[in-house]
Parts: sequence; C-alpha cells; structure tokens
Amino acid sequence: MSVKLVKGLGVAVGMAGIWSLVSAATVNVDVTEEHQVIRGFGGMVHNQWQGGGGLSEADAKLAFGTGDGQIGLNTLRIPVYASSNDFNKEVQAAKYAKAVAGDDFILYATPWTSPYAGANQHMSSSNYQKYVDHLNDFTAYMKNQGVPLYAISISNEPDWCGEWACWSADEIYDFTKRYADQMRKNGTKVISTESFRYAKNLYDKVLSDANALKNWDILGAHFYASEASTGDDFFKYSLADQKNVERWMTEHYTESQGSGNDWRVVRNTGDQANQNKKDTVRAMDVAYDIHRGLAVGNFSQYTWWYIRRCYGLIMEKDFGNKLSIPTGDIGKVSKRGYVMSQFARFIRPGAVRVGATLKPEANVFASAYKSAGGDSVIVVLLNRDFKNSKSITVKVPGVSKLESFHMYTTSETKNAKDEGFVDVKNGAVTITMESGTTNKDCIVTLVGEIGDVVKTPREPFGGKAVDLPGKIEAENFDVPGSGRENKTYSDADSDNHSCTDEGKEAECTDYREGTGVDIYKKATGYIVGHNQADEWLEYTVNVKEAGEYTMTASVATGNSDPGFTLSVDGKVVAEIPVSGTSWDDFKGVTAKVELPAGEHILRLTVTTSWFDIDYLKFEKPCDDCNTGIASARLNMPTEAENFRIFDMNGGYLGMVRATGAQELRSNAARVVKRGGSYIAKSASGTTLRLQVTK
Ligand SMILES: [Ca+2]
Ligand SMILES: [Ca+2]
Ligand SMILES: [Ca+2]
Repeated sequence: MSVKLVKGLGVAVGMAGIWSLVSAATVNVDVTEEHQVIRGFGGMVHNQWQGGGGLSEADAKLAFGTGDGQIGLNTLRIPVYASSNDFNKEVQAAKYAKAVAGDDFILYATPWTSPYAGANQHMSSSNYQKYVDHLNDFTAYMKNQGVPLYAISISNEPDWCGEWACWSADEIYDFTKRYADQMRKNGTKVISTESFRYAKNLYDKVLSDANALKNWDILGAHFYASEASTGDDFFKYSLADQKNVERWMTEHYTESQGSGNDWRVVRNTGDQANQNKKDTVRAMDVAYDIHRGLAVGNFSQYTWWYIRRCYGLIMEKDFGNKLSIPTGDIGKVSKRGYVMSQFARFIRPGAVRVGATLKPEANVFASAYKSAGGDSVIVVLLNRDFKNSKSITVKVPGVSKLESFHMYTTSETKNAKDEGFVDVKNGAVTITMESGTTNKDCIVTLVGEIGDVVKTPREPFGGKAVDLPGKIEAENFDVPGSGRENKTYSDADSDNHSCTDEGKEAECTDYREGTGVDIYKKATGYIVGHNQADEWLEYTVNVKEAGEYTMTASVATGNSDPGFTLSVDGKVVAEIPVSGTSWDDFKGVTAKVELPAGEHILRLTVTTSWFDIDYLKFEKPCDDCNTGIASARLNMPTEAENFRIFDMNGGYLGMVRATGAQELRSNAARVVKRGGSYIAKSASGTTLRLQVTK
C-alpha cells in the first residue's frame, strides 16, 4: 500500500513487500450491480421530550454539515403532536437543519398518537377521516412555515400498544387502502406504520394487495428487536424485495445506558428491569447496525433516535445522572456520531448501493455505493474484531480512471480521520485496518473517482453451452459477468471452505478462485461442497431435443434430508431430495425432468443445507423401456468404467471395462452366450440397456 498525502503524490510505505506475502481477504466491488437508492441518514428532534434543547443552530452545523468534524446527516425526523398548539415546536430546528443541508434536506414526521384514539390507544375506523385531516393540518402548517415535509407516517410503532398508538395488521391494511392516499394532499409522501420490531406480519397484507400498496411510498420500520448478536434474517424481507418497496429505518439506538463517546467499554448498562446488568458498549455496533440495514436489509434511509443525547450523535449531559459526561464533551460530536459520519458524509442522497462482497472474512463487513452522478464509488469497511487488525484487498474491476481512494477512518483514536489517498493499481488496493490502537475495531470509508464503466456479460464455462443429453460438472457453473443480470451463482460467503476450513487442506483448490463457491478436490475430480440453503449455481445448456430426460445427480451427504431444485429459465422443473450416510459415498439420485429444446439457463438451487455434488447427468429415456433404464445408443459413456453385465432377468454374467457405447457392446459380447438385450450397470450407478450382437 502506498499512502498519498496529496492526491497524485505517492509516498510509498516500506511494508509493501511484506504485505504482498500476506493473503488478504478480498472485497469485489461491482459498480454495475445496482441495488436500492440511498435517501440519506438522519436523526430525531422532539423538543417536548428534550426540554426544548433538541437542536441548536450550532448542533445543526455539526449534524448536517458534510465537512471535517461534521456528521453529514441530511434527514430530520420530528413528531406530529396530537394538539395543533404544539405544531410549532420543531419549526426552528427544521429551519436550522435545512439551512445547512440545502437541497439534500429531507424532513419527515411521525405521529405517536391520535387525538381521536380511544381506550388502549386504539382508534375506531369511524375516526379515520378526522385523523387524516389532523395529519394534513400538520403537513399544511409546516409547508406554510417554509419547511415542507417530504413524508409523513401513518403511525409510530403500532405494536407498542397502550403507551402510544396501537394498530392491528387488519387495521393498518384497512386504513392504508381506504384513507392513506389522502395524506399526499400537501405534496407529502406516505410512510407506513413503523413497527418497533420490524414485524413483517404488520406489512404483509398491504404488500400483498396492489390497491393498498399504492398508498404507501415508503415502508418505515424500527430495529428495536435487534442487537449486534441478532442474525441477518431479522433485516431481510423478501416480499418487500419482490415488490420493490422503498424501506426506511426510521428509528433506532443501539444502546442507551452507555455514553455516546464509549468506544468499547464494559459497563453497567442495567435498565429499570435489571439494574445490575453489565454489558459491552461498542460504538462499532452503530456501524454494524447501519451496515446491515443498508446491505442486508436493502434500506434506503437510516435515522438514529435523538441527535443530541448522552448516548446520541452529539453529546449532552446525562439527564438520568448515571454517567458523568465531561462538560467539555457536551455539544461535541460523539464517537457514535463519527461512526455514522463514515456513511453519511460520503454516501449522499441519490447514491445507489452496488454489489460488494459483504463478508470478506470473519468479523469484516463491506458495502459499496455509486454516487448519484455515477462519478465516484464509495466503499465502507468494518472491522468488528477488536483484537486483530485486518488486511483487506478491495477490487473494483471494469471502471476507468480509478487511480486512488481517499481514505477516512474512525477508531478508538481516530475521528473520521482524513488518511489521505491510497493508490489503486490495476483496479485493486490492499489496506490495513487499524494496526496502531489498543482496540483494533474500526470503520474505514474509501472514496474514489471513476470514469466509464465497462459491463461484461456472463459466459458458459469453457465458452460453450453444455449439450444435453450429456453431463454437467457441478463445478463448471457459468463464468459471471458484471451487473445483477450477469450473476451466475450465489454463495453464502466469499470463503472457499475447502481452503479455509481446518483439516481440509488436501482438498483445497483454486479451480474457481474468487467466486467463493466451495469447491473440493477429490480423487474422482472436483465437486461442489458446503452447499447451504438458498445458494445457487447456473449453467448454460443446449438441449438437443425437447422432452423428458432422466436426470442423475451424483451426490453425497452425511446429513439428514438435504435437497435441491432444478429450474430452467426461472421455472422449477424438479425437486430433488438427497439422502445418504457418508460424505465419501457419492451415488446417483434420479428424477424425470422435462426440458425444452434449445439454449437455456439451468439453475441448481439448494433448498435444504449440506450435501456435496459432483455432476448432473441428463439422459434421454429409451422409447420402449419402463424402468428408467437408458439406451446405450443415446447414452455414450465418455470415461473408462467397469460395467457388470446382467441378462434381462437380472442374472449376473460378468464384468467388462469400456469407454463408449460401441466398446461396451463389443466387450459385452465376450461375456454373453448369444445376441440380444442385456443390462450393463456401472460402478458410478449408471444403468444401460444394451443390444448385443454375436
Ligand atoms: Ca463459500
Ligand atoms: Ca457454499
Ligand atoms: Ca465434478
């Protein structure tokens, strides 16, 4: 790595030679693989609850500025009060924020309760019209004040019943379908109700009805049912992906008992329920939360809770008097604020998330973005391993003009520190993430200017479609190109487990290096192993003749009941259960598969985890047999194999070795007494019907 203090002036660092010997995990960035548009990053002001100290003019400069030492927010969330007498409470804060954020400014509002709610905060549907009128009074009011709302939500946390508004899934659906469209009256977009725990069942019904869904512009959700140890599934919502719904994370704080300035501190975090609870407070949890919202959950917006708070983005005293916040820290950007700035200052509104290796190695996470104009690429790297610094190679193939990355780091000792420029050579750079501090965990942002982007198409492996009938080696999936439409596989992680798992060294291979597909070298050839649910591989095939084929997959498993499906051009043609008792015992499982003629994309999708696969063989069944026994004429073995020869009653006659059907027929003639039909069974499980002449 070389570090440039001034762009264009390289200052080589002496350790470059050593680093080149270390194999660094790789983040492959594909700027042609476009995901969601980013609307920005924000925070909350609620002056009634913050005692009027929600956001001063000085706070607004720190929070909404994009320069050194500023956070880079563009979005402000404010409450819709139940009483119109309180409508004025955040006008000044909104004006301060807008003055700094300029054209990027987004203001949105959330009602905590309805003035027409009855017992238990439930609102009768007979009050829905009055409620809409109340919300529209607020959007009209803010517009008249010169700070119009970009969006307004139907309700805060419909599932936090009793304290504030309470809505069932059916009520949300009914209100959305019949009333939500009216909320656009003053040019305002509509945000759904915002579940505190991102409960998908509170959105499913609306998402499943196009006439209701058209009345939501944005799906809002809070992340309170998650923490750093929560699995990725919490952030995912496949129905929202399918419907291409824009998602905003409208409220979260990772933790509220530690200080916003804690980097990584074990402290008493007991809340009302558990005063003595000790926990690790980590500023990097904020980075991980944002990363998963954007890169795992496809969210377009991330809004922290209070901007100014003792656990917030700008430091405040602790109104609960548990933390002693140094007076000199108050009013300054916190560690959490600097962590958020690593995203917010550089991924500006209108940017598009693009393809990147999300987990290059354990505890390291990456995401990448293209600026609104397409003239720069932004890569955000997280190291959550506080004990070890990481060497990470970032590759951005297919772009011109990318000569360097401007690098910024927030760590225990750095606050969005401008580290100067790192040179990009042949589309790649290797960086070391924090070697100097006690705690090595950190967040690094790389910003590089790019020129034209070259898009590469996908290709069949070896440059030619696999002819069917024939054999598809599982490891010979198509070569991926760039862009989502040119992906040819999906693997859960970028490790090749044959090389990274202990005890597998003898099976390690770089046969499909860089793909992350887990390929093992066995005595009989390459196989694809470590197959987990939802992974897939695609093959370009050329089917000679439409019709039914006998598919034989050579598989092994030591797990119970894994399985996969085969699909052709997106349509499932077979569901195949796999059974077995040993990882070393590859045997054939068969299925009848209907294939259309011509060139098609065949996809193998793992539906249940853990089996190994060597190849898929497609044979045309013979016209007159009914046992799945294929005709040797149409099914030419291409490698030397041993065959046991049986008469049509199953009587064993002898063993021959042959390559190809012709040799099999002539060799079989040596062990049979007279001409006629015989059965040949190979060691690998192939069964053929033979016509032998003698
Ligand atoms: Ca893998
Ligand atoms: Ca895998
Ligand atoms: Ca194979």
